[in-house]
Amino acid sequence: MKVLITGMDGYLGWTLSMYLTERGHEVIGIDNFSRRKNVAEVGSWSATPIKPMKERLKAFKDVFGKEPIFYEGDLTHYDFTRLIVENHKPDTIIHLGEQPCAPYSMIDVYHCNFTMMNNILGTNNLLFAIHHYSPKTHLLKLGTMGEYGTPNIDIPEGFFEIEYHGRKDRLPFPRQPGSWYHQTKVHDSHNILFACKIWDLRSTDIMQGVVHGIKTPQMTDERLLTRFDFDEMWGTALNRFCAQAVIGHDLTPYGKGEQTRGYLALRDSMQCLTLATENPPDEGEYRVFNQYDECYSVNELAEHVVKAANDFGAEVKIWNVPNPRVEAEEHYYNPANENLKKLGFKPTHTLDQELEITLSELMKYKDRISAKKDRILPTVFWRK
Ligand code: NAD
Ligand code: USQ
Repeated sequence: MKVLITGMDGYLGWTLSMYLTERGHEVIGIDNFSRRKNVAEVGSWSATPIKPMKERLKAFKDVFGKEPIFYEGDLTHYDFTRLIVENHKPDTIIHLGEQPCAPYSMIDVYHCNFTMMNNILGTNNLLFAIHHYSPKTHLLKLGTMGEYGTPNIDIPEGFFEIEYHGRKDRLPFPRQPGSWYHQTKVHDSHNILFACKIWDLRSTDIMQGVVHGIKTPQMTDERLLTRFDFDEMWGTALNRFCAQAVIGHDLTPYGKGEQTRGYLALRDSMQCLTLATENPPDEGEYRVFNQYDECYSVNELAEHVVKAANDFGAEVKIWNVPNPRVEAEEHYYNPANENLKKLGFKPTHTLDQELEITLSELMKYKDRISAKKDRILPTVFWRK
């Protein structure tokens, strides 16, 4: 299949470009390198020393015998987005090219507005470009489990049957996101659903949980490593705990630490996105997949990391720091994740096996983490 990956320079996008190429797909990529700039803006960097795109593509060719076609550009510029969709008419667009960070979106009005504009306009431009120039293209869009929030009832995959005042309907499940970033994903979901309805587009809206891990089997050369962030803003929970363990920093579950989310390994995210790509929806179909492996509270994650670090001979403590976010610290959480399993999704590693791989790989970059250890504790507060 011909697959366009937006956000190909990112954590998931770079990894996916190799995974899909190895499976025989033709990959085209887009990125505007905003992630690199935005991480630098807050004084941080990736623990893994990621190469400029030119060197990445050279390494790609050395290892895989060919490299993706790559375009530097901004999805919020309609003419750029349109031209690529029109010229390539991909079978699938895997849309990862958004600002993905909740704390960054909460800094102030400018960062909130940037996130709103970037994410919502980029997705809208893709919808219009697909409609006018490549209407058979499957839009596989990365949303987030955080769109649902933490309701006190089970979470279905996108839709639920409801009876109200004696009448029944199948409706989108209520969304209660917890940051301006998560809000943008909800707006995207509404726009995609609407576009599928009026223009008969086909789309899979992926509600993905938090991704963790540093390496996939395709990264056989250091030049092929993907980014790995660990600072208060850009690092996600489990990746942060691993980086903290490597430098002997206390692990930082926020508040009571019973916040529970769905998590999955980077390699499993690749497997899921590929399954959704290779099993597209029908014309006019808007479907939702909840994409995660297991649910854990942040306290449980920290305990797993303490155990894995002990196996490496490292003593690590847990420090429940005051929560910078506004979120339930104890709650019910039971989301469904059957759709991807029905297509064959099976995780290949346990959490503890994945942690062992992450910690041993991360040890190599201990100095880079230490150099930015002042960027670990939270400074962005939701109520500020
Ligand atoms: P990332 O920031 O590493 O990758 C996104 C890439 O998109 C970056 O390289 C960035 O430069 C690029 N980009 C952003 N805006 C762009 C624009 N307007 N034009 C062109 N390129 C643009 O993020 P990631 O962790 O790889 O996440 C990928 C997607 O998956 C995001 O949409 C994110 O919201 C979603 N997601 C991520 C996770 C996770 O835990 N990493 C979990 C759930 C959902
Ligand atoms: N958390 C801690 N300690 C930390 C960091 C985070 O307790 O040091 C807690 C947070 O308060 C939150 C949970 O861990 O309750 C998850 O936080 P996170 O930073 O790992 O994830 P989040 O901000 O939700 O965002 C990440 C990705 C985003 C994706 C989302 C999936 O950055 O792109 O959409 O995970 S989900 O969480 O399912 O919405």
